[in-house]
Amino acid sequence: MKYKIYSEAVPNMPWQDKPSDFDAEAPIWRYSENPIIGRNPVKGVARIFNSAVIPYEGKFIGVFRGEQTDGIPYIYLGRSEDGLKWEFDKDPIDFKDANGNSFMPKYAYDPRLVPLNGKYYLIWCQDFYGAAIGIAETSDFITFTRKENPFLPFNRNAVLFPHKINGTYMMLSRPSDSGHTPFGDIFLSESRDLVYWGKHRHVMSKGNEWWQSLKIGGGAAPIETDEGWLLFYHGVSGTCNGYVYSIGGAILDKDEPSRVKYRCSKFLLTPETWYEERGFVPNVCFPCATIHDSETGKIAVYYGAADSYVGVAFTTVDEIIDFIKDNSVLTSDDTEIGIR
Ligand code: BMA
Repeated sequence: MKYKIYSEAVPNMPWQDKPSDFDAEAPIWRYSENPIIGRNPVKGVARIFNSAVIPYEGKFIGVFRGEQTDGIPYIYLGRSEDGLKWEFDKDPIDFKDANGNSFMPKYAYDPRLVPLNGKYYLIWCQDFYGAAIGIAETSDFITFTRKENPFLPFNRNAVLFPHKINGTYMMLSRPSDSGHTPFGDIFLSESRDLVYWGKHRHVMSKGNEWWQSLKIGGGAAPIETDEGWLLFYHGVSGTCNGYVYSIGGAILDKDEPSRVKYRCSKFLLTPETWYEERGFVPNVCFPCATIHDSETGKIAVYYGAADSYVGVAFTTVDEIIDFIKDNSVLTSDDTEIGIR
């Protein structure tokens, strides 16, 4: 391997080799059995999409956005032997407050899941008198304890880094409005205790390229590599027929992740297949997680498709970093430390 991933080995990670007739420009290929989760996956849940998974005890576990048949999204726990076939709990996760009392958000969507300090953190979007970020921790995937909401409304797409950097926890987020937000850049915030967040920095702006010209938002938890933090994010274009969500790639500085080192001017994945182009919200590829193996450099990207399904796409650390570097275009907003 040319580049190194700093994380655990996942020898049983989901994988499929690049098809011999693969001809897209970006080196990332869809799983041939996509979508991996179809309609009505759980009684009372019409669709599962925009969801996050991790390796867990030799298998896989995940937090899934379940769009209930009453129209309210909640987070459902799912388990899998192979990372591709999933079984879900029949009820949403029952969040508690610090005293063990039930503390359910009014709604919860687009969860991310990050192992950190021997615990697991769920971060999602919820109502806090408007769209804002919720966060909870668990040690065992049985009890889920919510922590103080990290940011004021309005905010979405929060992504926690998997370890402290220079002694502080770091979280990406995307300040927004409470609707379908026709703007948005990625910011970075620091915390010493996962309760008080501050020292905010701008990371990267929406791009000049059409596919990310309206807004961008963090996607999967950043992967630590020897080139920096590899970030799969979403970029949105506003067309005459609505928004189009593509997957983009960037590499953030290892010690100062508000500085972007490389940012791919080309999308990595854009809606092209039926399950990405057609669904509840057409033309959406929305990445929320990766599974990656430090031994082989294999990466599986999990993404929501058309707000209706979950898809998986594969790449390798060598191919994707080289592609991002070879096609990198940076603006001064990207490279500066991000304070004004
Ligand atoms: C965003 C979020 C995502 C969704 C996307 C496309 O604003 O609500 O959950 O996938 O819109 O509808």
